Amino acid sequence: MKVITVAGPPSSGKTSVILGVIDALKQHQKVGVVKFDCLNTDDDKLYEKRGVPVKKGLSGSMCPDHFFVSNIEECVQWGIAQGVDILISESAGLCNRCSPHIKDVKAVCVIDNLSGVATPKKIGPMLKSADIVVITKGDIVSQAEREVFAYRVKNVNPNAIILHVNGITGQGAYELATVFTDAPEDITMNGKQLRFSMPSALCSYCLGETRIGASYQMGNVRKMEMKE
Ligand SMILES: Nc1nc2c(ncn2[C@@H]2O[C@H](COP(=O)(O)OP(=O)(O)OP(=O)(O)O)[C@@H](O)[C@H]2O)c(=O)[nH]1
Ligand SMILES: [Zn+2]
Ligand SMILES: [Zn+2]
Repeated sequence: MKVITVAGPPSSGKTSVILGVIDALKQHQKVGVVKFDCLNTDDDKLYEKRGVPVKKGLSGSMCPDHFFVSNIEECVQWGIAQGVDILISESAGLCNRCSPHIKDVKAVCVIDNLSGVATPKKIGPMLKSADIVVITKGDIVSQAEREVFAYRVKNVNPNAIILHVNGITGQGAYELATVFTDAPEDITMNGKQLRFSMPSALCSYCLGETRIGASYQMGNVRKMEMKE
């Protein structure tokens, strides 16, 4: 089974792009999806409607990428049991410090042209460490805006393949599908490594503290430099 990690900011077009890839692969490959989100998602229903085996993981109070890495091996075993050829994990990139991308596992970041030219710089390892960056929503910006946005992406991740995909029409999804079919075969994630370490602050607020004040701030607390 091939495993692909797809991550990107909320509403960037991840599900639309994955559905486009599934349509392009339908005749030849059975695809399964694991959707990781924080509080809520209805993406699982969209995949189910297409007859795609889907598993949903909601991380609740935890960073969704920490939740992802604690659960991905079980998801891979689920995918194998489902008999899928390609297992895609779709992660909502809610935490720009973290990233689900794994060494030797094909990594995709989906971002959209509408998110603003400063966004590529803010996204962090989810974009920086991706093999393929998919840029969506090119249909609602000008050619000049598309070029500037792609240039900014290239500045942040010069090694990535940049693909333009229209999440609504599916234009460009076939090319992405061929990248997916070229991914290496895997039977386990055990022993693999994340591309980026995930900083977890573990301060009193991580553990549920809600009160404000120095005496409540314990553990890994970092203060801003306030001197001029
Ligand atoms: N115009 C345009 N709209 C798009 C494109 N791709 C996606 N959309 C729209 O953008 C919205 C969000 O798309 P989704 O595919 O749900 O995005 P997502 O990243 O999966 O969202 P979450 O999983 O909720 O974070 C939907 O209304 C899509 O129809 C595109 O290329 N062009
Ligand atoms: Zn989605
Ligand atoms: Zn995080």
